[in-house]
Amino acid sequence: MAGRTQDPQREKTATGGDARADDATTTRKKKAPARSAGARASGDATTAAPAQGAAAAPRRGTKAAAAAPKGRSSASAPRSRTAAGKTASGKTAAGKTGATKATGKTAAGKAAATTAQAAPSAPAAVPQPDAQTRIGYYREMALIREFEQRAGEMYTRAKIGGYCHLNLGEEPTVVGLMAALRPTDYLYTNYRDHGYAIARGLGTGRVMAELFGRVDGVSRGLGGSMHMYDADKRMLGGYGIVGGQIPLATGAALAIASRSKPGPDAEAVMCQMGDGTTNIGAFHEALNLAAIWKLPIVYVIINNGMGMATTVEHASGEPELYKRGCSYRIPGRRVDGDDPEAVRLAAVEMLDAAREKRQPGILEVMSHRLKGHSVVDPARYRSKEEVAELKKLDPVPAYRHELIEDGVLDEASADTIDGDVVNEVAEAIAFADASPEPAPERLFDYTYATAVANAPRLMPGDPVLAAGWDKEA
Ligand SMILES: Cc1ncc(C[n+]2csc(CCOP(=O)(O)OP(=O)(O)O)c2C)c(N)n1
Ligand SMILES: [Mg+2]
Repeated sequence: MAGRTQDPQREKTATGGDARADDATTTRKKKAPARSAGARASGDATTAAPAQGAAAAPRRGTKAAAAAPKGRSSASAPRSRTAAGKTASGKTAAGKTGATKATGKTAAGKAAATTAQAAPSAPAAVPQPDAQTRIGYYREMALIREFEQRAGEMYTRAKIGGYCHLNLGEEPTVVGLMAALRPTDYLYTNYRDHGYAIARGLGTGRVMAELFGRVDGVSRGLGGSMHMYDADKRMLGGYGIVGGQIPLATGAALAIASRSKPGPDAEAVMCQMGDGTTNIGAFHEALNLAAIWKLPIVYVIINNGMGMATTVEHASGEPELYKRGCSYRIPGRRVDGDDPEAVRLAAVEMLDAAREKRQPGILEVMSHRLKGHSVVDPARYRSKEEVAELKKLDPVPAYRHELIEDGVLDEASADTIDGDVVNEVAEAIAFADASPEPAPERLFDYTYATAVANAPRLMPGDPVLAAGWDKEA
C-alpha cells in the first residue's frame, strides 16, 4: 500500500492538481481553545481543489492510509485511523502526541495549507456552537446511542424483523451532519438510517414504531429499518440497495438546480453513503453528472473502515475516499467523525458551497462501527485487540468527558441527560408496542409493482381468476 501511495503519478492524479487545507478545522482551532491544536488539525480534512498547485496537499491522510497495509485483517483499519482520528479529536493525551508525530502535521505543512486557503474559493468562517448547542449535540448523541442499543435488544426479542443496521459508534457523525443540514435541504441515506431520522426530527416513537412495523411508524410500518422516510422533513429515505440513493439524490439536486437560483438561501442535497458504496458504478456516474451540471449536492461518505466485513484498504484502489472526486474536479475533504463539531463545520461549508456556488462536494467522515455490520453479525472477523481498541475510541463518553472538561457540563447534569434519554427511548418502545399492525389489505398501497401482474388487489396465494371462471357463463 505504501508503495502505491507514494507513486508520484498516483499522487498527481489523487490530488487532482491541488489540495487545500481544511478551513473548518483551522477556524475551530482559533475559537475553541479547550481542544488541542492537534485536535483541530484534523488535517485529515483536506480539500482537493482543481487547478491549483499540488504542493499544498497535507499528507496526513496519505500517511494514515499508508500505515494500514492492504489486505490485512480488519483490525488494521481502526488502528490506522486511531492516529488520525485521535489527533483530530485530541481526546487522549497519547493520541495527541502520537498522532501529531505519526501524521507529520508540521508547521510547514500548516503554513502551506494556510496559504492555499487564501484561494478565492475559501469559504467564510462558520460560527462556533455555543454551550447550549454543544449540550444539545451530546444529548442527541446519547439519545441515538440509547435508541440503537434498545433497538438491538428489541430485535433479539423479535419485536423487530428483517434487516437492522445500527449507528453505534457513528453518533457524532450523524449529529454533526444533521446539525449542518437546514430544514429546507434534502437528505438521502443508506440503510443505516435510524440516527439520521432521529436527528432530523422524525421522532423516536415514530422511528421505533417503523422498526416494529406498526402503523404509527414513519413509513406506516411498511418500510422497516432501512426505509425511514418523511417528505415534510425532507428525509427522502433510507435505501437498502447499496448506492440506490445516489442517482435519486443527484436527481433531486438536478431538480433544485432547474427550478431555483443559487444563493445563500438556496436548497441543497446531502447524500450519505458508506465507504464500500464508493466502488459502485452509479457513484461515479452521479459524480460526473453533478460536476458537469453543477449540482447543489454534497456526497457524504461515512468511512467506518469496512463494507460488510471487507476493509477499505482491501477493497478500494484509492482508499483515501475524499479523493474520489478528483477525476470529476469535485473537491473532497476528510474530517474526524468522532467530533460532531468538526463534522458540522465541514458539512456546513460544503453545503454552503453547494447552495451558493453550485459546487458539488465530497465529505469523507472517518468513523467507527462499534458492532457488527447488522444486528445479526457477531463480527467474528474482528480480533480481540481491535474490539478493545474500538471500545477505547467510543466517541459518546469521549464527548461527554470533553464537555465536562470544558466546563460546559458537570457530572450531575450529564447524568440527568443520560437518564432522560433512557426514559425517552423507553417511551418510544411503549409507543411502538401500542401501535397496531398495518392491515394486510393495505400491503400494496404504496408499491409500483403488484404481487400479481395487473391485479393490484390480489394477495399472493389468492386465486388469480375469479371463482367460476372455468364454468360456462
Ligand atoms: C446492490 C447491493 N449489493 C450488495 C448489498 C449487500 N450489502 C449490504 S450493506 C453492504 C456493505 C456496504 O458497506 P458500506 O457502504 O461501507 O456501508 P456500511 O454498512 O459500512 O455503513 C453490502 C455489500 C446490497 N444491499 N445492495
Ligand atoms: Mg462502511
